[in-house]
This record gives sequence, C-alpha cells and structure tokens, in this order.
Amino acid sequence: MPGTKQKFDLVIAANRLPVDRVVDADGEVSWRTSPGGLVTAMESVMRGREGAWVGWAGEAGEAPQPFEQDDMFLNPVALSEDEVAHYYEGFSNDTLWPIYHDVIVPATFHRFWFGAYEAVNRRFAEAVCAVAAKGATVWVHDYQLQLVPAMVREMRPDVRIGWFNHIPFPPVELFAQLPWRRAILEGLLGADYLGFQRVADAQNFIRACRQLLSLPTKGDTVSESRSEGARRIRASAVPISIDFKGLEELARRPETQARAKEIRASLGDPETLILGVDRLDYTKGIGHRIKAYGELLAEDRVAPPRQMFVQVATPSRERVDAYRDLRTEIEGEVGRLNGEFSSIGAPAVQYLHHSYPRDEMAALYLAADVLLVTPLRDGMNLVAKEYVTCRYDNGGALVLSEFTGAYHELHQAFVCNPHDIEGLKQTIMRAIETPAKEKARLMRAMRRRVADHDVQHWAARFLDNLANAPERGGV
Ligand code: ADQ
Repeated sequence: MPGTKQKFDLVIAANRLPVDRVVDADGEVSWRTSPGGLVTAMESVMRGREGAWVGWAGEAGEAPQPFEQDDMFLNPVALSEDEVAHYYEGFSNDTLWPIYHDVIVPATFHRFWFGAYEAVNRRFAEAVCAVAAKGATVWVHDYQLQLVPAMVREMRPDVRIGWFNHIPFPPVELFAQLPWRRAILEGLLGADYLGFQRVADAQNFIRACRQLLSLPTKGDTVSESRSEGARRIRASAVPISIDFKGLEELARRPETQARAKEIRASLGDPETLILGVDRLDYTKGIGHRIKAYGELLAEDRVAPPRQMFVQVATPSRERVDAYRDLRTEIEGEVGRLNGEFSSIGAPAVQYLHHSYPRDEMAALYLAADVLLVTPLRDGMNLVAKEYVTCRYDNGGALVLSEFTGAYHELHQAFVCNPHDIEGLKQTIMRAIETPAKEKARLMRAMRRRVADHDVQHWAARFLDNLANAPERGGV
C-alpha cells in the first residue's frame, strides 16, 4: 500500500472491513466498528499482537486512507462501481453462492465476471503483502477471496497462509459445473491450511482436488507438486461460533429482559411466540417455513392471538435478481396468510423487513418460545447459536434444519427436513407442545455446547491448525 510503512504479524483479509461509515449532522465522517462475531473473535486473537485487517469499506469508488480503529490497523481496498457489480454481486453472489448452496436457484455464468473477480482478488493479495511483516500469519476469509492464497504465496513465500470458508463447500458434482473450477482450486491450494464449517465440506474440497486436479490426497491432506518441490495442504473442519459471554451478558441485563416482556405484551402476551430471523436469502428456507405455518393455520392447529409468528427478514443483496424475486414471493405469501387468517390486532404473521441493533435481537430471542431455523443449506447459522446463548433461563425451543452446520453441534434441537412440509409441521407442533421441563433439559445441553465452543475457541483452533500445518513442521 503506498505510504504504508507499518508491518503486522497477523493480517486478516475479508471482503468487508469490520467498520461502517457514519456521517453526523455536521457532515463529519467517522467509522464505527460493526458488531459481529468475526470482529469479536479477531479482537481476542489480536490481543498482544500487531494486527491489520484488509477489506472493502463498503462504498464504490476511491478507498479511504489506511487508518486505525480500536487498536486494529485497517487497510481499505478500493472497488469501482463495475467491480461491485461484477466481482461482488455477480461472481461472488450470483455464480459462487448458488453453486456452493446446492443450486437452490440456478447459477449465472459470465466470463467477464470472473475477470473482475481475479482483478479484485489480486488487489486484495497486494494489499495483504504490503502490510504483512516477514513470516506473518495471513488469514483469508470466505468465498469472495479464493484466489488470494496462491497470489499471496507467489509474492510472499515467507508468510503462513490460512483460509476459512464461512459457507458450505459443494459436492464435486456441483463444483465441477464451474468453468473456473481449476483456477479456484489452485487459488485455495496456495494456503497452508484450509478451514471449513463441517467435516463434509473439507471432504468435498479434498475430493475435488483428487478428481478435478488428479492430485494425491491422504486423510485430510492434499499434495501439490510444483517445480520447487511438493507441498502438503491440510483441510479440516473448525466450526465457527459466537461470543457466548458477551451475548449472554447482554441477554441478562434488566433492560433486555424488560424489552422482551414489552415485545410479548405488544403482541397480546400470546401462549406461544414463534420467531424466525434470517437474511432474506433463498438458502434460508423462509418460504418452506411460511408454507408449513400456513397449513397449520388452515388446519387450526395454531391461531392468532394464541400463537403469534414473528418473521424478521433482514434486507439483503437487493440488486441481485434472485433476491428481488424472493422478496416478492415471500411478501406475497405473507400477505395472503394475513388476509386469510388475521383478525384486527392479531396478525397471522408479523413480518419485519429491517435490521435491528444487538440488544433488540437479544430481547427478541428472549421473548420467543420457539425459534424456527429452517435453511435448505447453510454453512453454520449463527442465529441458532445466538438463540441458545440468550436463553440463560433454559426456556425456549429450537427447531433446526439438518442442512445447517449448526445441526452437527446442536444435537438436542427439534430437528427438521424443511423440504418435508408435513414433517416440518409436526416438528413445529412438537416444539410448541413438549413440556417445559423436557425443553429445559435440551436447552441446557445446547447451551453447554456453545459455551464450551465459542468464537474465541474457534479462532484459537483455526490459528493453531495453521501454525501446525504439515508444511510448517506439523504432521
Ligand atoms: P449469514 O448467511 O449472514 O452468514 P447467519 O450465520 O445466520 O447467516 O448470521 C446472520 C447474522 O446476522 C447473525 O449474527 C444475526 O444475529 C444477524 N442478523 C440477522 N438478521 C438480523 C437483523 N434483522 N438485524 C440485525 N442482525 C441480524 C454466513 C453463512 C452462515 C455462517 C456465517 C458465519 O451463510 O452459514 O454461519 O456466515 O460463518
């Protein structure tokens, strides 16, 4: 980075910087750290180290100058309007996202989108190399930056490179559809260590290297031979988590509890408050959930105001066609159910297309008797873990799709296959009707799991695996 002399032992690269630009009433621009698990996790691993974060600041055009925020050095990467459209909305969110999520909607392929992806990945790699100290640890995040590991390795063979995938890695039969499959695998193989949410994701990656690149694999390692000699790359599961202590503390605050009571009261103190919280994304199974709930309403097995259903759908990727279509579909369906089953003051579905601050989310979780998490495919699903964390009272019930990463950890959830509408209806009813004592036992066990495997534990495990990667003296 021109003008940047400082070098850092730990460099994070993620599509977004962990800050949002805020402009006050006088037009003064400042930056506010965006709350999120990744920031919390990085704070814990950056303590006592010199850390830098490379990422996009969120607006097209010239990048702001590098700056410090909360003891972290931020190195912004510029994206032009076209690059936002082609690298981010196009290749990342309209090509890779559907392929990596079981092609729930068809993927779009454009050769010029890949050109932009490559160019932006190179800019990220250069920005990383500009701030990485000799022998630094570089941690690259997610599907937007899959070419970065090999690009960094070429420029800086001295650094140690790890990559973590927040979303699923698809079975080879789906991955093979990508015209750029070889470039992506070779990009990832520049890393020393690759972390995935589930064992199956790591295995899918290893199988893709074997079948599509004819590379030898053994257990969780892939061998890659280049002119300078063979390297071994390890791929394994390190499931992400949340800041258990911080969120539980928030949920225990008297103000949060008071707000939770207020939410229930404003809904007429229902017998059962059912909640869904998702980004408005076709992977989240919101339509399947609403269909199942609609049938329960039609069969009079649930009815407002006795049961109230609140669906929070966070605005997301609104410039991508598939997301615009989804919004129209979901809002049409909610409207239909409300027209048919609501009475004055008691809507069948309370639908909220907004973002909320963390304390309001915690209050919603505390207020909800049942949380519906029904994705068709989801890397992890942090909402499930956040709900469990907030329920320090051991109240509530979690309905959880078996197609989430979280399903592989939260064994005491009410498990569902969202494609099976009849089964989903039964599971929702079981979550409503199971006696409180039994639900408390299940909740206690899930809470223990998340408490013992929080986001700090995740980050430490990832970095430990990276430090012990096979090429660097590990086994
Ligand atoms: P996402 O697909 O965004 O993440 P998820 O894991 O559920 O999905 O995280 C969503 C986050 O946004 C949660 O922390 C939630 O609290 C927050 N959120 C949702 N709706 C909100 C609203 N209306 N207002 C405020 N906050 C809201 C991707 C992958 C996941 C993986 C994560 C982390 O798709 O599978 O779990 O990364 O690796």
